[in-house]
Amino acid sequence: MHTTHAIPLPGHRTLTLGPRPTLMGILNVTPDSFSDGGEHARLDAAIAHARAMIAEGADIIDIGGESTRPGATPVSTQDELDRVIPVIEALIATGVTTPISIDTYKPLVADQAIQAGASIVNDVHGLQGAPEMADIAALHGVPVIAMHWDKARDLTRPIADEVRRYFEITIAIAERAGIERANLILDPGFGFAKALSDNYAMLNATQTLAKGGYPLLIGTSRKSMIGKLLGNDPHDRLAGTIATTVMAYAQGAHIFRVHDIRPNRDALRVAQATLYGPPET
Ligand code: YH5
Repeated sequence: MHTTHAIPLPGHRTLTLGPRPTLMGILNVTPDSFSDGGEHARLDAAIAHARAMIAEGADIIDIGGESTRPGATPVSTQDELDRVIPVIEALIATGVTTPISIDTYKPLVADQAIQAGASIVNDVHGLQGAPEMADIAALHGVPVIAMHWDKARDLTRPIADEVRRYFEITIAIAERAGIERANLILDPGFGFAKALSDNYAMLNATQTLAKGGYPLLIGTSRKSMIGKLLGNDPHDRLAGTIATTVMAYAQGAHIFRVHDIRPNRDALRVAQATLYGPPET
């Protein structure tokens, strides 16, 4: 069911994907995401949140300036840099070795983030936005998470077909830019220009979305596909989130981008034991 992938990271490190689920912790760095105690308090809160997620078992920390959310007000490049770069620098300076991904579609932000110590690019434009994005990733030799987000897609075609076709283009762009095969991770992009029925059709089709044998990342945590179904607020969506991560895991997904590390990790370990048997001793 789960293919094994050894993804090289800068500094002679490796991100190993396989039967063992990989948890990515979401670190939002936005003016309103932490109490209004000024610049320094905000940085401290971000560092503390990252450390808490690492203590709970996060394998990757995904840092975002929130310009990527569907419907979010676009953030200027400078504002995004001012938000994310100090956090990356502080994490590295305080000895964090957990790989850091940068959630941005802006090549300059990706470039600066990698230079500050991030080792994975998380592009919600699937390498199909700014052409420089693929070049930056190739230049630094870092892995890319390429997410499906097609605001102009053919609404008459089944969503899974659309996502697979979009991935073919992403793969071609990555190849042409010189991104190594082993450095590409695909993501169907839950909640990004998708109807509720699209999100669930995609989740149910997870097994068929791993185009070309690339590993898949799933980002469903607390999203409205759960809230619309259950009629609840983001903070009450953990049980629903876990249903989605386990369903995706059972169909071969490798990486789970979540807010709540420990409960998702616990559930996914039980799912792993179910599919592969409990780990020895
Ligand atoms: C993703 O799926 N999503 S930002 C609305 C919510 C909750 C969460 C309350 N970046 C993804 O997390 N990167 C985002 O409702 C992402 N995959 C990848 N690769 C949106 C988000 C969110 C939005």
